[in-house]
Order: sequence, then structure tokens, then C-alpha cells
Amino acid sequence: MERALTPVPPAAPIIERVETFLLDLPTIRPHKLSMATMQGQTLMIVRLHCSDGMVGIGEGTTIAGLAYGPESPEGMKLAIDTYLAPVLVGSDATRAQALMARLGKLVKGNHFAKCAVETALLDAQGKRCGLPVSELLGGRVRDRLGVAWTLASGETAKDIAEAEQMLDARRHNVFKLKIGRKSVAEDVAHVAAIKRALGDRAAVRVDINMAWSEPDAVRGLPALADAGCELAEQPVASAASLTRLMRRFPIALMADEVLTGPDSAFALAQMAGADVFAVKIEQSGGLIAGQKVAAIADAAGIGLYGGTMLEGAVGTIASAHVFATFPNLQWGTELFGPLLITEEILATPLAYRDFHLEVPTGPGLGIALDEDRVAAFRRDGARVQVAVSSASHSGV
Ligand code: MUC
Ligand code: MG
Repeated sequence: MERALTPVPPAAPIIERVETFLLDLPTIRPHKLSMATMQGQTLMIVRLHCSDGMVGIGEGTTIAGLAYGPESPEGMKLAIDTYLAPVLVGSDATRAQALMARLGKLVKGNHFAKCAVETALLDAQGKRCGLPVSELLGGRVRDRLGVAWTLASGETAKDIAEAEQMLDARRHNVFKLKIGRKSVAEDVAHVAAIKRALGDRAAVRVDINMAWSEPDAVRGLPALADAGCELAEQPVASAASLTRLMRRFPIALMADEVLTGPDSAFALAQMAGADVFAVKIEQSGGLIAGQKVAAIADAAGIGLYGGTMLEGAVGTIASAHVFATFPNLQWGTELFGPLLITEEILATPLAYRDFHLEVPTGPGLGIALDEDRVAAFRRDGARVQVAVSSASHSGV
């Protein structure tokens, strides 16, 4: 009698090649934060090429080089090329969590670089399964996200004019003002003037990016509340100081820089150190870690806000898929990063309308890079172009 053949399971696709490059993009204006002024934005893009033909994309981006966080775009590229790629190449491309856990054992820290890799793994897996990343992450509870805009030109009149434009275009009606560079009195006057000009047509919030001492905050926060400001993000540097400021003034306090993943989120929740968590996928260490931060906030009765590292389109949409899965998102998001950049790098631009960003519905991230535009802004590509054009213009 013939024996039935045992079916051989199809081999899982593996990661064959890891590609990383930097894109240097201009911004619509200088963006002034308490610790630095951004004159442009650099995106670190990673592409994972898999044996089944799937290509996943991810992005690692930060603010003003090393001024905001511990990783630079150049450092993220180095960490991926040197330490993460050798582990990724040859691994099962379909097991994002298992692979990220392995990378976590072999490489400490490097949250931004790891987030870029996890984004690319989930993008490839979503394309493979025909599902948007938000569905891989448990399923979305909303299809569009409210988006705040940051006013950070450094000048009150310019900021008011910019806010009026955004209101007219129905693009944003929540404004986050970057303060902390000037004296507390000057900053409060700036916020009050903007809120007075916008009135009930817009919500006004501030981000101090840790610039205030605790005594500054004790003077500044009640004055901001009087001016009609509803929320203050990271006024002081430490979690302990933030905790001491809680519930003393009629203004909500949001944690940002102190939230570096689920561990710090848990510690802060235990201390009752914030009314709101700004969840950032890069700071959290990835998309799934961002969901864990949100779960901790929910369990502790802390409100949620979808934060940004001013990522370009890829990081912004990765964040959008994550925030679309949050059962609670009481304070909306600030996923406006691509709008701060003058150049489009996607084949189809993102849909910002009626004060919201629409979360793409296609498989994976649901976006595609415009390869010609990407080539034009590659830091290494530019060098090649210069060499080509100087060769072809030789003698001019
Ligand atoms: C931050 O500190 O939250 C987010 C919006 C913006 O303008 O800067 C970022 C960083
Ligand atoms: Mg912030």
C-alpha cells in the first residue's frame, strides 16, 4: 500500500536585504523649540527586502539632530547597518514580535532605530496578509484622527496669522505653542495674545520641552490657565517634579520626554505624575510598545494624546495606525509632521481634511514612496548627482 506523503510546510519568507538611507528635506519655516531651532528635517528610511518579494518600509526621525533625544538619524542608520541588520538578514520575516524580542536582547536602547525596523516588519507582513497595519495590531477603532498644529515661528503675530490660515483651510483648530525660550512672563503674554486672537474658535496648548524650573512652573502654570490655555506639555524635566505639580492648577499636565516606553509609563502612572500621556512610537521603542504605553494610561485613568517626533510620511502613518487602535484618544493627535516638510515623498499624498488625517486603508502602512522624489533628496544620492553633473558640465 502506498503511504500518504507528509505535506511539507512552505518555508517562511526570510529577510534577504536591509537597506537604509537618509533623506534631507526642507521645512516650510524654521521650527523653534525651547532647546533648538529646526532648519530642515532628516528622515532615516529603512527598507526590508524579503524573499517573497515583499518590501517593508520604516522611518526613524528625530528633532534637531541630538538636541531632543538620544538618537540621531545618522546614529540610527549606523545601529541598523552594523548591529540590527546582521540579525535581521536570514530571519523569518513574518514574526515581528519574536524578531523584535531577539533584537531587544542583543541591542540595548536604540528605541528610534528599533521602531523603524518594527514598522518595516509590520508593513511587509501587512502587505503579505492583505491587511492594514492597524488591523495586524488588533483592529482600528477609528478611521481618522484629529490633528493639532504647532505654532513655533517664534513671533506672536506670525503665529496668529498661521493659525488663521489653518482655521480658514479647516486643517487645524487645536494649536500647540512652543514656549520656554523666553522669560515666563514673555511666554505667558505670547500665549495669552494668541488665545485672545483665536477665542473659542480654537484650543490652545503649550509645550515647554522641559525648559522650566519647578518655581518657573509654579508661576507660569496658573498664568497659562488664566490665559485660556488648556494643557501644558512637559513643563519641567523630571517625573518627580511633574508629579509635584499635579492638580495644583486648573490646567492639564502632559508627559512627553519622560515617557520612554512601558517601564517609564508604569512608573509615572504609579506616581500619578501626569493627566495625559503623549504617546510617541519612536520614544516608546516601537508600535507595539506604544500600544502598551496606552494600555498603562487607560488602566491608570490617564488621558491619551498621539504625539509626533515630527516624522515624515512613513513614521506619521505608522503612528496613525497605532493611534487608530487606541480605545481612548481623549486629546487627539499632532500627526502633522509631513505638513511641516515642503516636499512630497509619497506617490499619493496623505489626506488631511476637516481637521483630521485619514488613516490609509490599503495593506501594510497603505502608502508608497515616490522613488524619483526619494532619489532627489537622498543624502548619498545627492553626492552621486553632484559627481554626475560636474562630470557632464566639465569645462563649463
Ligand atoms: C515635542 O516635543 O512634542 C511635537 C510637535 C512639535 O512641534 O514638536 C514635537 C516635539
Ligand atoms: Mg513635547
